[in-house]
Amino acid sequence: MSNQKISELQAERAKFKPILPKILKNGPPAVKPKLGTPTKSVSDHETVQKLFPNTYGMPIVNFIKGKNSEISKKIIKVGVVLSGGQAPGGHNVIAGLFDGLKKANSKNKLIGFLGGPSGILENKWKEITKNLIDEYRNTGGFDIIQSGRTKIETPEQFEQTKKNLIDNKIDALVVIGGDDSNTNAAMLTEYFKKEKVNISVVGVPKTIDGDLKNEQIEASFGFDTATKIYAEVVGNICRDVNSARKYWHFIRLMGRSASHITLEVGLKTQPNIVLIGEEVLIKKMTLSQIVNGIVDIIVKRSELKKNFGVVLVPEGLIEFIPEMKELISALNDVLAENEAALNSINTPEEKKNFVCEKLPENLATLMKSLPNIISSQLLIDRDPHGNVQVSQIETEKLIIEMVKKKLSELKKDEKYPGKFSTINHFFGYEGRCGAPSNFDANYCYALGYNSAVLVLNGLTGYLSSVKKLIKKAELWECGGVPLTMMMTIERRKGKEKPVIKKALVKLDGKPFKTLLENRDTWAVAENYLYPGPIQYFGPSSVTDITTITLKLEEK
Ligand code: FBP
Repeated sequence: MSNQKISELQAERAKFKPILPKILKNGPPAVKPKLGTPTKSVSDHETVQKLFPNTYGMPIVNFIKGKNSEISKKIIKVGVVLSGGQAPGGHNVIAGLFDGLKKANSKNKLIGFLGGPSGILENKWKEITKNLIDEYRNTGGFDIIQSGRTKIETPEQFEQTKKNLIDNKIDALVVIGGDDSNTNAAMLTEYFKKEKVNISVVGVPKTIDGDLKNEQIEASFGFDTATKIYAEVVGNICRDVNSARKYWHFIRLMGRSASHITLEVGLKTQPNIVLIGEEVLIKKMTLSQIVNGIVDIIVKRSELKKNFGVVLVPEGLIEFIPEMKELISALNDVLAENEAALNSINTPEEKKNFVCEKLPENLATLMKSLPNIISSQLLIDRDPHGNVQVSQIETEKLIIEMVKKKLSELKKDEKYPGKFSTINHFFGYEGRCGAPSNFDANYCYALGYNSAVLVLNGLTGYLSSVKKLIKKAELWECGGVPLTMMMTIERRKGKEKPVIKKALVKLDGKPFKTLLENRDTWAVAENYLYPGPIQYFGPSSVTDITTITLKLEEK
């Protein structure tokens, strides 16, 4: 990066000084943890407790002003790793961690493992120095040390991790990741405790998906910036649609499982149709019921001579449709059990036939009824954590095809007077490395600094937690939440596994209720809102706004 020119905006943005919460302002030595009562996992208490005998039940930690803690003066060496999908603000987490460690003792060291958890296994790292981190402050991306999705799961991998961390004289490892990466962090903590290895593990809640949240974690970082970027483009498309008045745009938005991104972007832009996966799940809606709902609105608008509109489709929708959910879960098992056989098959058709033979009859019929492009996308390898790679399944195209078919039937029966021209989009990767908004720049810096405090106090198995996020950054509250407190048991790669519970959109929550109250109006009118691009300079009313989701949830 040092030989590269930087943009004018980057040069100005580099001067931004993140605001630290008051409790951290004088540096890590000025805080000590206040310990609370024992905690429980979100569900499957006994099973989770058995799997985490050494770390289960630790209390929540809230920082209060206190005397300088002993440990903060010791020279320590910390490793940091970026894990999973990129999210705006990752560099500021590392900057906060670096500054917190250096403030405690200028001799403290920070190294970054390269390319995600595989960097730990392969012992690839670089030192984070002041010069290096200064180049990346307030920038998007994870390119300072890159990221990856390797899951540390086999006994050999745990052993290798231990060896490499001990060889590097690491006192603590900070894992910046989403639910799966922090599940990994929880497993590592437990392993180190069992092995009596004195290395702390601390997590930082990252994911644009916004689904790593609970009562203690109000938001994962990156959600604010990513949704602002998508909302800008969706708003522009709404304006284009309202100007040309000839296309229906179907826009799929990232978010592997939960529909938080789609809901937030929907609230920010007020398009005609906003699909929410969690609603589909609760109402047990079939694919054709979803399609019929969209068709009703298209017909209604065409009767008003409005053959245009905007539909938001959450990336994870496909997994929420009960029949598809059942199919995907059966496919996960078939793929896990027949890996070698499937690898030796070359054509997508043969693969489909092979898989259909292994599926129960009803699911095989469903699989065969899907367009080839979708069925082969459903067979793409699962990620290392066993998740279907929904970013590669073009659900919006499947919906468009089904809507087209239904509309042509209606046309034949003279029940649809309109014209249906479509354009499809997928926005995901465009938002993951954007320059962090003021909110994310501050939040990430605080999360990183806070993780330094947890480490300096010798705490392990905690997720860095910064709360009261709708208040000004100075007033944010800091602490740590035990990773085991967020765990549940789920079926992955054909086996029951402990995982951090994903927070889905709550149908009785304010954000969804707000959509519900407005969507019938938005369906037929053009109540589009145009949020415009993220503002880094200017009046605080535009530079410092957080998400509608956060505001509504904290009301
Ligand atoms: P994380 O959960 O790791 O933060 O990643 C989220 C995400 O951006 C999803 O929204 C998306 O489905 C997925 O990553 C895409 O993964 P990949 O980068 O491996 O294509």
